[in-house]
Amino acid sequence: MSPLGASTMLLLLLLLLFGQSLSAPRSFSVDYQGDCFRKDGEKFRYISGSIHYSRIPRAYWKDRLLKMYMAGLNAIQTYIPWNFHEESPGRYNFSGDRDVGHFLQLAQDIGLLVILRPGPYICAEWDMGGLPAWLLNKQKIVLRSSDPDYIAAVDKWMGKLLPMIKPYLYQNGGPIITVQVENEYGSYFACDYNYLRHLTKLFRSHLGEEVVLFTTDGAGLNYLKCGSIQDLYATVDFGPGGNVTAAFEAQRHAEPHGPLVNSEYYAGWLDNWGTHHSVVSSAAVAKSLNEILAMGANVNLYMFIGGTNFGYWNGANEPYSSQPTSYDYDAPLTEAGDLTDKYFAIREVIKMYRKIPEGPIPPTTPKYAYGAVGMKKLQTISDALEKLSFSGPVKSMYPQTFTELNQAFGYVLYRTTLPVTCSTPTPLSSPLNGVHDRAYVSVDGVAVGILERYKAITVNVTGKAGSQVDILVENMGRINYGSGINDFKGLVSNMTLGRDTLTGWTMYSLSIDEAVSRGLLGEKERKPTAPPQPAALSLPAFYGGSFIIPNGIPDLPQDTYIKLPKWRKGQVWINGFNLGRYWPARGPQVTLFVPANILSTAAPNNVTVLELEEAPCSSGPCTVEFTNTPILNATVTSHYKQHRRLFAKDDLL
Ligand code: 6GJ
Repeated sequence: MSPLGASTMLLLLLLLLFGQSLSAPRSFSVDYQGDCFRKDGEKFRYISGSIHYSRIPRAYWKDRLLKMYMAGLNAIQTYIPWNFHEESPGRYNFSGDRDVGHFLQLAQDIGLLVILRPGPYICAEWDMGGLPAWLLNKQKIVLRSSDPDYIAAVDKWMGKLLPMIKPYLYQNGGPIITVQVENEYGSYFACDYNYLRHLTKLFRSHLGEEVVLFTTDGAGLNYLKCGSIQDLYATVDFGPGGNVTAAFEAQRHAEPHGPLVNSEYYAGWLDNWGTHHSVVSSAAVAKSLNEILAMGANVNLYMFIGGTNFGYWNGANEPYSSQPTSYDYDAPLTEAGDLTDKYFAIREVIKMYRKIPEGPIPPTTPKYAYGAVGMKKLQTISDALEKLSFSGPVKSMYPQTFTELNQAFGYVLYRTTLPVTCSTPTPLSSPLNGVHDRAYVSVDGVAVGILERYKAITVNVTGKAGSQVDILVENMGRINYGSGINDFKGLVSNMTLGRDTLTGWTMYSLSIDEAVSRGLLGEKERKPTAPPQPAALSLPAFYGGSFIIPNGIPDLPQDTYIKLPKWRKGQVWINGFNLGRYWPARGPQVTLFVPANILSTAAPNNVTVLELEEAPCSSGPCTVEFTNTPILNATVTSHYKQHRRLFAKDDLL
């Protein structure tokens, strides 16, 4: 036999050296005959878990992904929130905690494939389901439809995003095996097939013909009817405790052949302020997971780690009820990435179906109790107006929305005067339930009450003609599911005093985050006044404090939780980082997760609190506390006046 030619030898050598990469091209596809996925020609089933990079500090992405890998997952699923990356038209941010490319590369490096869900709408208990609020600049826009203004914005966004994603597709050497189009579109009223067709062409134009595009809908024909079209592989979602066979029979109506896929197997559930913390039993999760895997189905556990709605990113459900800062979701990994019994229960089930990695699981990170930190009152919002309102006051006959004031998140101060003297309590109302979402009312610098969407539309006021009325309106998060997602914020309809409509408004957009990070809220020199009396309500005000974490102590700083005993409701920043909302007066969340990466041993750690209702400082210790134990399931209470029936007749007097 003649000796192998040099070129053959070289090819063999290269094959030996590079193996797979020089042989058949990488591929991932749907095998309709075999009712399965195929990866590089081999039958493949994914066991995946949801992790949202937008809810976890970049410093912890690798830790969480490693824990997911060690649980026996071979894939992860993540959303791309459009509003997280394009906060104003054409201004993109893919750096730091928003560096989705780095997140995808980490997943691949760890050995995890990726199921990507780039929307454009994602739901996810995320503000406006991930859609940017500036879409509402066109007031009548029909979101998630063929509305030309919406489509133009989607085309531009996907024209930016999808070319960045393409290199990460599995067939191009990356980890992404499938890409979802839209999100549970079958649950949305529009049922606009032209919109889905447009998205399919758009995704294909940027990602090519090979990638598996899919949809996800509730496991019911009524959902699947409007949820998918030709060229999009229809998958379903359902939680534990149901009839797994029936759920997949629903999928079979849309996809008679191909792999069975549950894209959202709910391993926990979401919370809303004022409801008890959701808990889903590990046994129930493990049982149905076993049934799903025994059927050879593909599954994604939603959420495997929930993480945190830092800043203002939480969404809301209807009738209006916003979600808390913690997105713990009672997931197998806690908000702080801690291992739970549920994690190990799931790992035991997976172990029955695939070999899971050997070796140590990254341990739960230690939490440090830094203790109490003294706080001092800095300034009220009203005192700090000039520092907070970078764009200055806007005057108009009737109140304008956040959108009209070009503000997406946070707070706007609405100011007017009493047109007449109110010597007896007179109803100041939002008869059309137009306070979106919560408002703190004061007259001549005295807090008089709270208005809240769907809960309290009237506050009684007294005062002289010309008295100043301040209404600080808080955006508590945009509805992320259903027809109410075009959720305008601020005073979205007129206010009345008695029977009369209030006119003549001055509005202040507040750039609080900017002011806090620039340290503008120093303590205001204050005229000596009588010692503050404990009041039922105080003016919304900033408080500041700081604490030192000694350097030289190994592995400090560590994660911690901040607790605000006897504070009521507000926002908290640490070293200028907006940690999120606190509302222990409502619950169920009482502590906020503080990731170590925002803390410092090289300088004092500055704590800034905006308390909207009443701080404990006039009647007790003015402190916040750093503890090593989370409290997410406190009893749900509401201290202030019992909520009135909405639209009670005398509200409209
Ligand atoms: C999913 O639909 C959604 O795709 N889902 C939920 N839907 C129920 C709607 C509540 C009224 S709850 C948790 C998940 C995520 O929102 C997911 O993004």
